Amino acid sequence: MRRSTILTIAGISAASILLLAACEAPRVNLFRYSEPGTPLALGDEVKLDFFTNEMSFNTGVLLEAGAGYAFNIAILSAWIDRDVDTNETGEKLDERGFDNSLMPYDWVGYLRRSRDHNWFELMLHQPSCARASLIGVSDLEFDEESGSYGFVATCDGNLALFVNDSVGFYGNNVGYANISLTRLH
Ligand SMILES: [Ca+2]
Repeated sequence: MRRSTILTIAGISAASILLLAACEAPRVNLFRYSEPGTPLALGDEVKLDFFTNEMSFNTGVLLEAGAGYAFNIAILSAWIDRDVDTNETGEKLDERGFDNSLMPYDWVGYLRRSRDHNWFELMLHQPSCARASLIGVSDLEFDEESGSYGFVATCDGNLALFVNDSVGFYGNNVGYANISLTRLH
């Protein structure tokens, strides 16, 4: 390939990357791994990139005790737990996860971090009051009209997310979602 052709291709690639970056929706940048996080003002919205292989994703958002929040989730690449990519009714895996009946043995269910929730169910908690704040999306109110889940913060502290899985088995998780979190009141 001639040098000028290579340079042209490189130029087009660089331009495409710049164009893609310019088209990206604006996002609020948060210091995800520092404490404490950034609080949300009334009506504020943040967009979060969530990967199912993260054992405890610190959103960097500081929730305030008693305040109400809502979030929408858009699954942008298929969620798969090792080889499970559909739930017990044959639907593609989503934030509601899948029933333990899909596991080869019943006792395997005892190995998930929350036995009260589905495998791969999206879980929310605040590490500063971890036990009291732990909830799964199946515990939340779902507003059909807006397609959003609502919850009230248990304490002052950052919001962390994870899918319900066994500790040490996050490496075989696949999937990504975009989560928009808003403060309601
Ligand atoms: Ca897994």
